Amino acid sequence: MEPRANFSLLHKACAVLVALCTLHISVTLLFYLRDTGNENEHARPWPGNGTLRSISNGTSTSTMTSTAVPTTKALEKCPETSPLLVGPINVDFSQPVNLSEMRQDPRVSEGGRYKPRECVSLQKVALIIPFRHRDEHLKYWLYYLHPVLQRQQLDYGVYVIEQDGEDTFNRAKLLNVGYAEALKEYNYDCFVFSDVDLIPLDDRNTYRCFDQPRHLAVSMDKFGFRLPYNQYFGGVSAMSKEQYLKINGFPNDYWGWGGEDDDIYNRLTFRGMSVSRPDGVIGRCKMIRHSRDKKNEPNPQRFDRIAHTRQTMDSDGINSLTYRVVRTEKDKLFTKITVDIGKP
Ligand code: UDH
Ligand code: NGS
Repeated sequence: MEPRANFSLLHKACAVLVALCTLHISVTLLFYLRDTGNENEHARPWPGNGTLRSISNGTSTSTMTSTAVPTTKALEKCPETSPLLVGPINVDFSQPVNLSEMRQDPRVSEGGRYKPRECVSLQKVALIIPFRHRDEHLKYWLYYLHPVLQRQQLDYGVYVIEQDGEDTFNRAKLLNVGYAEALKEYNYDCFVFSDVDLIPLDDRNTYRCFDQPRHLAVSMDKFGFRLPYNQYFGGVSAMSKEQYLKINGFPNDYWGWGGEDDDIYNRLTFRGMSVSRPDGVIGRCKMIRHSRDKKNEPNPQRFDRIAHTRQTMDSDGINSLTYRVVRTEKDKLFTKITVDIGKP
């Protein structure tokens, strides 16, 4: 054979070898890349299983994707009766309380918002406190109530509704404002209306809503741990959104002390509802003793007003509420909304 023909054959053989090598490298690379992709695939959680509910207490319901093992379960509903309850509570107003430890609690988020990490609460509860010049009482309320509400496994927020200015106090109108403002923030389905100076003595008195409007302050120390009268609906009460709307909320026209709670009682009976209550032991509570507030003298018109609830309730209530928010402050343990509600 000629040397030129030999060279041509060698050249062809080399070209085939290079082509084979390139093919080999390409195939190896292809398999390598596909395997890397599959590793990511395996790390992805199973659909609907590895998605954790966000534990943040904000209004958003954001979710985060877990890279954990696919056995992560979605949170279950909390039980009807919380296993964390302890029963009777020691309440002492003779010493000042310190809230600093409570303020460090990472489970409570700005504005006094909390939800359990261990389960999904059965109700979203807004706690509404009518307020003016009662800072000392508010400290006790926060100190005793936050742990109770947490043990009750509630998804809750605390709203202190402060009346701006020094005109005559109007408790029921402030409660209406609390209802409206809390709903702007979160989809609450239950509203607990609590005086700032009332502390439960037993955590089995759950601050949530029931089939009928609930009266919670049924056994107060100042009344010898009894109801002062059967129709009494003052101090602390709870209503679902539905129950509250059924009675057109609360009256806006009770300026000064007394009668507004009786008007609310009238409203709920006129709408065919009854009052639900805990028993007299579980319902025990303690009031912080104080003198009468300025600008909250007994309202001389209260007897006349409660005699006309049936006529006034459809036009005076949440459907006629007007007010102006002056200021909103987010404390770690509560949201304070200062409002101008006008005057008599
Ligand atoms: N409230 C304030 N500031 C006021 C008035 C009332 O924050 O100036 C709020 C507070 O949440 C209070 C609730 O409204 O718990 C009800 O107030 P209230 O004055 O109707 O009821 P309370 O039972 O006092 O606290 C009644 C008069 C007590 C006189 C006692 C005389 N020894
Ligand atoms: C009634 C009042 C209620 C009040 C209740 C208890 O007489 O608003 O006493 O008051 N009704 C009228 O005045 C019409 S307390 O002893 O807690 O100050 O809630």
